[in-house]
Amino acid sequence: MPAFILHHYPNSPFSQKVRLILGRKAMAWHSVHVPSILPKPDVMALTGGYRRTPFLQRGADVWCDTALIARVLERAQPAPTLYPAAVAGPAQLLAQWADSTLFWVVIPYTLQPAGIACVLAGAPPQALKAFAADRAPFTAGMTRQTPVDATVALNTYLGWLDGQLADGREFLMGAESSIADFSVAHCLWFVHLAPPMLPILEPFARLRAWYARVAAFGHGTPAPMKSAEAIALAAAATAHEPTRVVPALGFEAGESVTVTPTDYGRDPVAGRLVGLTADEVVIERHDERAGTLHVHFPRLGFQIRKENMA
Ligand SMILES: N[C@@H](CCC(=O)N[C@@H](CS)C(=O)NCC(=O)O)C(=O)O
Repeated sequence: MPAFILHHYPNSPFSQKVRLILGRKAMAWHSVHVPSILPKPDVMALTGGYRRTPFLQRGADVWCDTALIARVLERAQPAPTLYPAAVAGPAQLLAQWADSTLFWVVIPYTLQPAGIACVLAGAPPQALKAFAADRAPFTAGMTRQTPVDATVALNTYLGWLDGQLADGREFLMGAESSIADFSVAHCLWFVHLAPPMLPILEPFARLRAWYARVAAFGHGTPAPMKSAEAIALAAAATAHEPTRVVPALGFEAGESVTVTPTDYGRDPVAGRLVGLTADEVVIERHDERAGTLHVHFPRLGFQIRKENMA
């Protein structure tokens, strides 16, 4: 089985979540760096319009969103598990909270002037302007917390997380690491990109020790790859992962649909429905460079619409 290709960029928190999972599972993988702002022509060739980072590829299958990417990596490499049986439900609830609420506190907290200077260090002066112009439509409709509100919220959340470790457990859900650790860790990792913003972690010694444990998992074994090579691999692939459309879920196999994130970066991806379960929706689409692709999304957090009703 060829190694997975992760399309990501260094300063992306959600990419860090996946890199740490690859480290925990000691996997070898191919690393394609994508741009952090539009335009992203090679990303679009593979995803059909989904611009968020990261996404995973193997051959002509593309998986979007880290909630799904984590499950795909779990299937490929079950041990050590991301979903220990006794805590699988609460671990996923905590992960979902971190990926949404905690993440959107950490971003405005870290990107205060003193922090953004570190995160974008070395970038040309116009990069900050271009980044802000890119992210405005990306997050349109969301209320961005003020620095003061974000600081208060982050301090409260760090206290809650530190309290979760009060019984001496090694990881957030117990003795074993779980998906919750990776979702919380990528948020705290982003704060670490901006050293002037780090003192907020100072009072939380248990959480700092936990963070060091998770960071020590590393990133597995990445091998650099160019996006053109990843596109060529997709075009040359002859088979897709098996999929099925469960009839009771409201759509029929072969229908033209669009799939769109419900929270932000709401760019629809159009295609023919080839997979639908309670966990996953899969569409088939054709790209002149990448060939016939199956693009997979988690069912949760995405809206499916029949194309003629979109
Ligand atoms: N729910 C998504 C969120 C992904 C996300 O927000 N990624 C950020 C980067 S960390 C992003 O897409 N930023 C804009 C971009 O990269 O174009 C996931 O779990 O993958």
